[in-house]
Amino acid sequence: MDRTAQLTARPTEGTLVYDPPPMPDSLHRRAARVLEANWTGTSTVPSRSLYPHQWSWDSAFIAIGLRHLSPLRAQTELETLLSAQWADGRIPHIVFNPSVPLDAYFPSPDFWRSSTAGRTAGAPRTVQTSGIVQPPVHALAAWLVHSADPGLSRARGFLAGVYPRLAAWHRYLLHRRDLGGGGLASVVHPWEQGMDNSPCWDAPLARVTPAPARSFRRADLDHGAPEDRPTDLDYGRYVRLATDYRDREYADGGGEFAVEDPAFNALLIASEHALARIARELGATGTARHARAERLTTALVDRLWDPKSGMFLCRDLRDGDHEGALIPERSVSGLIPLLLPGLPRDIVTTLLHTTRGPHFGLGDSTRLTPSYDLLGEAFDPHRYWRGPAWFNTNWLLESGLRVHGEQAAADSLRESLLRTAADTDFAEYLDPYTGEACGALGFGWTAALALDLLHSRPGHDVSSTGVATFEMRDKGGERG
Ligand code: 9WN
Repeated sequence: MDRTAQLTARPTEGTLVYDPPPMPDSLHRRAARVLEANWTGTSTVPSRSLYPHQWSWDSAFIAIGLRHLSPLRAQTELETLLSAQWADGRIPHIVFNPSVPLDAYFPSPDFWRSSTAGRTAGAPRTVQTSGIVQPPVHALAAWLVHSADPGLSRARGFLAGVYPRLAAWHRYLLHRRDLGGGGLASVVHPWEQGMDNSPCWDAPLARVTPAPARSFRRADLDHGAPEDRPTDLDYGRYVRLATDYRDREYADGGGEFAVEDPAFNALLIASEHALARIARELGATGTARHARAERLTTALVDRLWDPKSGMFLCRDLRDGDHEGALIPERSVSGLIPLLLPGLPRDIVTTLLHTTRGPHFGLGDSTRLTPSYDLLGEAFDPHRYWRGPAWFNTNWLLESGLRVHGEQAAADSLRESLLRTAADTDFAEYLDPYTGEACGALGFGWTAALALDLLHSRPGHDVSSTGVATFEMRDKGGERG
């Protein structure tokens, strides 16, 4: 880590103290300003306008960047999220800020009714949350946050405090969400996978009767460009699925939508490896967790690898017989397992080929990897998750490239990420061809992940991207 180029924190207060760096500081300073502006005192909002509460996977990515500014704030970010965990182990996708007006975001707390409809599943009483989840990046984030300042972490008992909650979270996913019976976790709503409007959901959503448009009022259209956002028809279906889940008191298993997704499960595997490292730091061996992560990797390949497409696909569990069927759409989600060191070599080679080929164009026709197939019928360079490039998925791919020894490609992706973060004022997402900024500006994870990349050294130092670090160590045989 470049000590001269950081904001440091007074550990007792979590306030940021600026220590002026001599170098390409302006991006660093600007990113730090975004995180400062989005900080609420206990967590960070993705965007003050569009997303004014705490989001689950956003917080994990934000903590990964925030650790370079204030390890204490980064720890607090994760602790705040985890304190809203339900007794059944789920980490809700939104933790609502009670001081934000109800109509600032839809669906609001009065839609989810966590404290009543979620009582059986063990929703917390003191805070309002949604009832669905998001991808499990949290154990990975916790490990990276700890590594930024192990002294502070040990002094505060950070890992000892979060470990049981993270373990319960993984248990929930591995037991209650193994809806296909093949060992992988399923998502029960497109919002759970994080790429809400992906064409992968078109077929499974087509079976869902939309909630009538007059039964709810969207808040997203007040802030985002309507032509870039999901359609009203899709929104009606999102609302129907969430309403039905709520009305089943958030019991798992009976919903109309159940999909096994490659990125969700790859992140679970990476987090399971991280949890093994946390266990070891706390004095256990971590061996069982590493072994579980390997079994999950095998299940991921068995159930979601599609040699014909040269990538992983989603499995729609409600299509056809009990095994379900692969969804024939290419999403960036299907490239993200690249971050796993335990993938068979031939699969890695094919995935690299696909990432650079005509469907995603990385290092060739696109600035950053698009969220969806450039050649797909549904491709739209501006519409939410149907083509634009996102920073979090590209950050994950950058780590994946390093894990598999593709340093030059990773360096060039890192450069593009930093350049586009600067040029777009930390946009939520961008046109993959032109780099035009889309969605909210001053977006939390864009600033955080740019900071994380700024703290890495291209070509030789993989320590700041972190995913690569511990996975590389695994490769070296340092198993717990
Ligand atoms: C629904 C907050 C979230 C991200 C998701 C992104 C978007 C919400 C929405 O914003 O989802 O959760 O209203 O569209 O798709 O990945 O976590 O930034």
